[in-house]
Amino acid sequence: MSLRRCRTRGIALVAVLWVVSLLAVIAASFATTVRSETVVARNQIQNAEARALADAGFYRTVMALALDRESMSLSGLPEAWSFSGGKVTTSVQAESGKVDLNAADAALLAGLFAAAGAIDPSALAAAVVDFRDPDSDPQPRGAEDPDYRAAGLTFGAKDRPFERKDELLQVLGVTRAVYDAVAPAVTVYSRSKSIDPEIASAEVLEALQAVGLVEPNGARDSSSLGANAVPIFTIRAKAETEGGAVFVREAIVALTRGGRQPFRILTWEQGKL
Ligand SMILES: [Ca+2]
Repeated sequence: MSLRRCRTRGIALVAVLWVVSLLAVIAASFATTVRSETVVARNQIQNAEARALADAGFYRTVMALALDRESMSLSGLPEAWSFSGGKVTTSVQAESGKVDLNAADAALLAGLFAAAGAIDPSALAAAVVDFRDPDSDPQPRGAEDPDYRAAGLTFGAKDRPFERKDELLQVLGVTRAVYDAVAPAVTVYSRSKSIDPEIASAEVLEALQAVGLVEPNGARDSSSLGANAVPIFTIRAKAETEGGAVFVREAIVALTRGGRQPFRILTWEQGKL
């Protein structure tokens, strides 16, 4: 064999080895991609199962409410049950057991902020009243547009009613920590100054005690309180699948007076874990 022919074969062998190596790298990369996509698809399926399970929990609860709410806890007590191999925990909170951001007076709001551990509850309560009232005259220690500007904010008091409870975060002085503390105890749906203490949370009861509407021993002034007839509820359903995926459905519903649709969904959100 000539030297030239040997060299040519050697070059061909090296080229083949390079091509084989390249193909091996491409195959390995393709296998990794497929594995990653499989994991992503499996996670998506698990998450979809958890979401469907939580929604099943919601619909089961709202139908139970529509059929017989007298026998249910309406103060947020959790109820655990199993369905389709997963675990679901549901709870119901009646909006009539919460403080209405539009209807509550400054004293009740201050009691609520105090119960939540806020540093200056009276100023926060006055700022809430200024935020929702249509005028631009500040309450004592309240906050209207000039106060927001002085604080470096680009927005001012809304001067209209709260439409969502998380608008409370826009009120001057309300921090995320304060909001998170009072959020479970406030609503924009009861539209009533009165609160049903039978289904109120501990924070709301503390606020009611602070303003003298409920005695520390639980006795209450029935002339100023009373069961609110507005049948609006927050339903929370937390679902966990066998594979460990978790989803929380949080919705506010209004029960209707029968008919073809026994309830109306007012908000429909993914809740915090
Ligand atoms: Ca105002």
